Amino acid sequence: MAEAAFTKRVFSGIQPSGGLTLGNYLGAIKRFVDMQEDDYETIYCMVDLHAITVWQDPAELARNTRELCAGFIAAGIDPSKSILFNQSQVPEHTQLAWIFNTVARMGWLNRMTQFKDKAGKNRENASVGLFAYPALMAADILIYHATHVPVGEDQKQHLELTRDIAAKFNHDYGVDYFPITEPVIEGAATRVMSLRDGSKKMSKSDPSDMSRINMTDDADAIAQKIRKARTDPDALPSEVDGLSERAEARNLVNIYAALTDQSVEDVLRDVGGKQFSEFKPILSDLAVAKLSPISSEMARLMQDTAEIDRILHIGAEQAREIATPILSKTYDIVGMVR
Ligand code: AQP
Repeated sequence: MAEAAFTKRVFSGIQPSGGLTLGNYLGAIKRFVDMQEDDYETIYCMVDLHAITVWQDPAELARNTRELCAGFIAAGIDPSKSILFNQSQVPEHTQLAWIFNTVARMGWLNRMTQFKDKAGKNRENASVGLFAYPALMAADILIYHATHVPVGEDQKQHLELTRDIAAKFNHDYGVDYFPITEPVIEGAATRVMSLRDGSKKMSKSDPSDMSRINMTDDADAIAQKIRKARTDPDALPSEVDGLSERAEARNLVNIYAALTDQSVEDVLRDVGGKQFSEFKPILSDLAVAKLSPISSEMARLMQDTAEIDRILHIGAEQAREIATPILSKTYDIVGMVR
């Protein structure tokens, strides 16, 4: 397919399934801001329809959606430069998702590790929505003909599926209609790990609050969580190879590198040889300095939820201007009489 036929357009989303974590910030939002300032059209979404694939208290969901919007803006997403909205206000996502449910194969979805992780041992009791989640995600992206999707490492498999769905649709209907989207998984913090267990991803829904840094944590909470973060007894190495068998140490160094926009090599040149007792306070001062302006701006924005709702509504209208003709042409391709 001729790449040049598609506008350079970025789409990405975050679930309002809890408070934002440092993982969401470094793996996603911070990079959304970079792409907004680059040569792309940018569309960012609070994916509330994805969030309800596991139970969400309705009042909490509404609050988390608005708080997530505040987080996007506080971190640097500018609604006059990027389209910012919540998914359920643009029904074209679910309309295209239904078509993609008929394109995606059961075998493809059966391989999705996120479903296996989230459904756990009780698969029979997981929602159908949780299983079909990746087809909706493909629709979120392809309803805008997005060419680039910045995400954390954990979403790589879903993006491969998005490419498979686009390719199969194009092949089955004999068209070159949907772009084969490029995942953008870059930087030192594509997978921020739990502070309690270096083998687990830092996650909004981890039962232990000590496992994550929330964007709304105050300076004391951040300092306490980093102080208590699990580490090993050795000093930091001076070379990247020295981190290969040290998941917790690597995680803290990656966080430092991402917060300072440096490579891990450069960070180790400065901090190699330091003990954790010395490195952890440096990291917590840095995290507080970077995160507290964002959390105080989030708190300020949350005082005017009517303004947040207005921003989301305008964003949804802008999103529909792109999505409506793409869905309409899709229906024509599929043979829907209207
Ligand atoms: N730990 C992480 N490190 C780097 N990136 C991460 N992302 C999430 N966790 C990390 C990225 O953030 C974006 C939004 O993720 P999401 O909210 O759609 O869902 P998720 O990946 O399932 O995130 P959580 O925090 O783990 O949520 P819950 O607990 O509800 O499942 C994505 O780009 C993701 O890669």
